[in-house]
Amino acid sequence: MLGCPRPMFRRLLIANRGEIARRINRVAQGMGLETVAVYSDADAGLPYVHEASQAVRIGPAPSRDSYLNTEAVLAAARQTGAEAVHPGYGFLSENADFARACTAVGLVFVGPPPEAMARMKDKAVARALAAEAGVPLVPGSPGVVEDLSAAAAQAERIGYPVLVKAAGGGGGIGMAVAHTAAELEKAFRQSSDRAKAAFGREGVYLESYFPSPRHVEVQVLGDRYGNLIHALERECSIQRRHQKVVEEAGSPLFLGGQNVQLREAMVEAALAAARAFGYANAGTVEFLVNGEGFYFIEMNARLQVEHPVTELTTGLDLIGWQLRIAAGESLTVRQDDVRRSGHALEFRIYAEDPVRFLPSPGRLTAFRPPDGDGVRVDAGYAEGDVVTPYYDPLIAKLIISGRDRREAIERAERALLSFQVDGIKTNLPLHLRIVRDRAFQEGVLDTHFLEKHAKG
Ligand code: MV4
Repeated sequence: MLGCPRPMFRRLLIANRGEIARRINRVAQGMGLETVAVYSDADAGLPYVHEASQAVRIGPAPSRDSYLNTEAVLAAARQTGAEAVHPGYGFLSENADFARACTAVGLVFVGPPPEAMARMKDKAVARALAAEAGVPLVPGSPGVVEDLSAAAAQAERIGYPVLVKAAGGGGGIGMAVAHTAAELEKAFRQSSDRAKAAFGREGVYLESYFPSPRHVEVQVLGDRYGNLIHALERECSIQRRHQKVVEEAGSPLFLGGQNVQLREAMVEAALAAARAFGYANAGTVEFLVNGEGFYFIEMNARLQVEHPVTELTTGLDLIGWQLRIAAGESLTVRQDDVRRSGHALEFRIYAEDPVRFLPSPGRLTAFRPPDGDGVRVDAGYAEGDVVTPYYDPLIAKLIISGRDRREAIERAERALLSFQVDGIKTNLPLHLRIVRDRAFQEGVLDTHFLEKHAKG
């Protein structure tokens, strides 16, 4: 019955791999739950597999045959008597059909209601709902544009440059810029074609293109009874080809009490958007900040890779709350309880060639993460493990906290210098250049930072 406190489930299946599976496992076991890991043939020897209470093989290495295989994941849950499924990020985490499939067999899906997931997945629908809720949007088309002539009319109204985006997209897939009317046809085609190839639907919409915005996002957390709070913002402007590289809490925009009104308006807008989507559980509302303005772009229905910087600066246990909320508990943290203390930075350590940015799989002949005050490493691998080419190249997250941003940066430099990884190439040298970069130290960031700074 709604509103009736239910006992926490006892056994949780973690439908993911690597560092996030390990992290969810640690939180769940800390709460007294039994855990079930699932693994593909490529991952049988990884730490998360032996740290879980039990583990089930779900298929061969390619994700479509293992981590994306709903039937295999549900079979593992049935076989082990799991009562709930945490999807982590990526893979099935934003798949409303998977969430429904879990519910249909009596499993608790640790995430938002499937209806909310569906509303957010279609970016044109999400824009319309956010607009209705009074959330500022990037100026753009009111919905999907049906054909090139409709796109041309909208582009004239919005003004060039425009960005053509795939309604089924997100994360930068299927985006194409048109600087002038002459470029619109190509951008429209490119975005429609990519949308169709990646999402099976060709719906696209238009936005005014901001050449160098900052990417600032707000963490929200809500229960099923309408209690909804935000846990302040993160800045994620430093990225390469839509892959985030460094994230932090809070945004340097707000250091030293600057731009207080902007932040207040942004967190309120995030709450309004989450309410409009009927959101529950942990989610993230993404904004672009351009000059004095902030603009909603999309909402993510999952725990984000970068959630630790929020946990370290607010003291909130986001995964713990995800589990309790999914079990039907109410959120007892009030908005006034959420305060930021100190500063946190996250560096994504990727198995990649730092010069050519190509994946660099191989055996970790040495893997010695740093430690010390304010240093936390969430790694998916241990020394001797093999990084395979099948999945995301993220091998670890170096998460640094300090009393202020300056202390966090100093600690980060030391930690990066002593992080020893041999056998594969990583982007550790890039991170070192970033923390030593003057613009980074001054907090002057935008989404094109790496094209201008921290060059080799
Ligand atoms: C934009 C934009 C500029 N103008 N929209 C990329 C990922 C997707 N979530 C939205 N993205 C962007 N949308 C308008 N109207 C620039 C980006 C963008 C970006 C956004 C966030 C983080 C990194 C980015 C890198 C390049 C472009």
